[in-house]
Amino acid sequence: MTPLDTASLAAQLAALPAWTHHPERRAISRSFRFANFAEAFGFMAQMAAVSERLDHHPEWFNVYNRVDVTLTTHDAGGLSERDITWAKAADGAYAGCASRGA
Ligand code: H2B
Repeated sequence: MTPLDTASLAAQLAALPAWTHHPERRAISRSFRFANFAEAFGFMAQMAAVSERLDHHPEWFNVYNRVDVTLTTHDAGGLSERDITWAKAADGAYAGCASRGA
């Protein structure tokens, strides 16, 4: 597992405007808000299945209708293609949520 080089990472992050890059942590993060806990947990269930399929797992934190996600690739010691794939899948799942919160 190899981390993305600076140029590829910049190009990939341009397609993920809702995510924040934390260079010092070699990670990206995004906070998702939903209408309620059921919607938030539905998103988590969906992304849990994606995580198993990709063999790539998030660091995440949930309180009621909020899910804070941090992605990094421990095996690569930085951000890899898998983080980008996961982030895009999460953006897609979130866009498909019936009732997103404010
Ligand atoms: N998820 C994340 N986010 N980073 C990893 O380095 C990682 C993972 N490694 N999921 C995988 C599982 C590894 O532990 C297994 C053995 O493939």
